[in-house]
Amino acid sequence: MKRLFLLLLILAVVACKKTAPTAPATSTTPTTSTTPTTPTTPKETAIKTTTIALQLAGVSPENLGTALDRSIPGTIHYVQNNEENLIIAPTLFYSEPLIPSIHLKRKNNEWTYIANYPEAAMGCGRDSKLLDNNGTVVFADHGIEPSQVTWPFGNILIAKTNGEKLTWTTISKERGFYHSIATGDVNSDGLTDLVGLHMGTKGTWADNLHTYLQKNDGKFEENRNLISYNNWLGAYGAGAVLIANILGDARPEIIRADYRVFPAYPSKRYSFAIFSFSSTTGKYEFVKTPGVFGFASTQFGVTSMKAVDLDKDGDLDIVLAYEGDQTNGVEIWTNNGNGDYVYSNQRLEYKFNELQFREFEIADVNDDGWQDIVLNGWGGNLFKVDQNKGEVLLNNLVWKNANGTFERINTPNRVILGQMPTYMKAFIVSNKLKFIGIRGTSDGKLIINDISPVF
Ligand SMILES: [Ca+2]
Ligand SMILES: [Ca+2]
Ligand SMILES: [Ca+2]
Ligand SMILES: [Ca+2]
Repeated sequence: MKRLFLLLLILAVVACKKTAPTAPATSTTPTTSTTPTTPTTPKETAIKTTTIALQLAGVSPENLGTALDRSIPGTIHYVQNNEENLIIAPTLFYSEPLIPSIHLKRKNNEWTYIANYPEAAMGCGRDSKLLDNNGTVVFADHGIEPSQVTWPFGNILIAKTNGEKLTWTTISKERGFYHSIATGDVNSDGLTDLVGLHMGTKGTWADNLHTYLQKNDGKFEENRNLISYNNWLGAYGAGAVLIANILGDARPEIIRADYRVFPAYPSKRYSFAIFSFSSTTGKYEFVKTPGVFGFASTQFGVTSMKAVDLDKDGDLDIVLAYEGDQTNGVEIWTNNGNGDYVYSNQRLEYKFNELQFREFEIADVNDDGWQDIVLNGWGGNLFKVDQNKGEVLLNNLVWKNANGTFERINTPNRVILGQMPTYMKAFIVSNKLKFIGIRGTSDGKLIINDISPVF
């Protein structure tokens, strides 16, 4: 976990300056400027670049620029009420001040600053998921990673969109190193629940998986009993959690993925483990793991995972992103129909200097009916090919599904953005792939690239 951000530090060469927090944050109205749509190849690709000058009380422009550059896991796009929204959770990552989260909307095809939220200043928004289609978003914050003092850890937060306003709630009662969050109805009452995964906790809840059940009033209540560890012995690390109905019963399963913990706490390897609801015990019990294959043999562990039917045989396969000492990659694990997963030997792996990513999106980028894998790139010469021109190769961010077999796209899909985004993140908007590029500047500007690619 720490490795990603050591690398982010290398990526973001701007030095952090610690600034003393001042008065409670009240933002002034930012100014917005737009550049004309940049000519690109292929020319069907639509690009809109917007530069927004931000001012957040108590945050220096330099810190704001740095924190925007490091916001990649904490950025989410969603549609509510036919409006496109972005929430960005900036972070200095190694030091305070914590930076307020930023809310933007796309109005008349222009990304527009709406507000900032000091109550949602996260140490590191490491993961986020949509709770519904009505603008409710959950964030997992693992906190900053200062080098000299004990890590403070973070919380699980929810943002509700109400027109121009976000209402934030912190649902965790004790701080944890929340690295992953999953949504699903785990108690079959029709309300979407949460399972957060922590890699270390400050409180009394030592289990890696923290279940929060949604109540009728929309609030969330912790539940320490729904997941049983009777069949699952300790000393296993974890990096990601997923809720998906991969076994053929009425309830979704809870899947946790391997991440080796520090050498002082040796962790057994297992790839991923499936917990299924037992009507006998009334709890989720560990039922199976596909065993130690693929990343689990040699790499640190899983940074994100999704369940999707990639081979169109009617069952959900697993895609996971992993990180190691010198490489990162994605792997496909195939479902045999009974929730018995087999490592498929289909792996896309890059050295850090080639391509850096820890998350991905699933999208049918070429409308052929087969779900492709799109990487959320933030570095590497296969992605950022010319820093000066802001030239990126989108084809290298896609792993194409050719009738169930994955292959790289070798035909260049070149986009020139003028200024190189620090990272690009893939989202599905109206069933179409969109990339959002983010860059912060040392004078406190946010540069957003809104890219609708054609493959
Ligand atoms: Ca529920
Ligand atoms: Ca099931
Ligand atoms: Ca399948
Ligand atoms: Ca496709």
